[in-house]
Amino acid sequence: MIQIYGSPRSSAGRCYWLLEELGLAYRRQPLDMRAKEHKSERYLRLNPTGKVPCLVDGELTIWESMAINQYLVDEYPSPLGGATPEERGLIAQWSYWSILDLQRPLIDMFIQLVFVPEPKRDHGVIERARALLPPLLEILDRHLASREYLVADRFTVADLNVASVVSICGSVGHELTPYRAVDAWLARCKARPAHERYAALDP
Ligand SMILES: N[C@@H](CCC(=O)N[C@@H](CS)C(=O)NCC(=O)O)C(=O)O
Repeated sequence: MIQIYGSPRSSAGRCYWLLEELGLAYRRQPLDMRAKEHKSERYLRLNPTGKVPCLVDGELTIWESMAINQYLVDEYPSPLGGATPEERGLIAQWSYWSILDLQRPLIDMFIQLVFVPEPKRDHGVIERARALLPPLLEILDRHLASREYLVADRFTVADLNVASVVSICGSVGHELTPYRAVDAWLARCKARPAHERYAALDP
């Protein structure tokens, strides 16, 4: 059975969401991050970066959340994967863009606002990161203004991956209502039963 390391409230979240979408059986492997188990020799043998998520499926051990999701849609075919090289290319395009361009400022803000206590908070980091968001969200908004989903007129792993990143806006208080197409699309993605099952998982 598939085993997954990492809390559903971490970067592993998008992998849990996809596992639920695909209806796959999986077992959560406990990892006490407060006790630094993710830096233990045992875990570093699975994932040398000492981060989560990490997924084990039979002989395969794989880390990096977007790579895990790519593996899952390749190994367990469903309408969520790309049906043609063109679709697969566009799924990769949006997924890479979201994690490389959009997630970075959001994580910088998240770390400051959630992990750094107010007196030590670096407001310069927060404001610089916040200033990067509008042009990125506008790219997404323009694309979604004329379609319901990012690629191929159906919900794919591209929507799931990008929605998992855009969702961080809610945790850092970055309002999405000015981006009407993004806001409506995110609500559509989050209304999926698999997202509801994932969101209900214990942290
Ligand atoms: N690019 C990685 C990021 C993984 C990542 O940063 N995970 C965080 C939790 S959200 C982590 O394990 N942090 C622990 C650490 O850096 O020591 C992915 O998407 O899988």
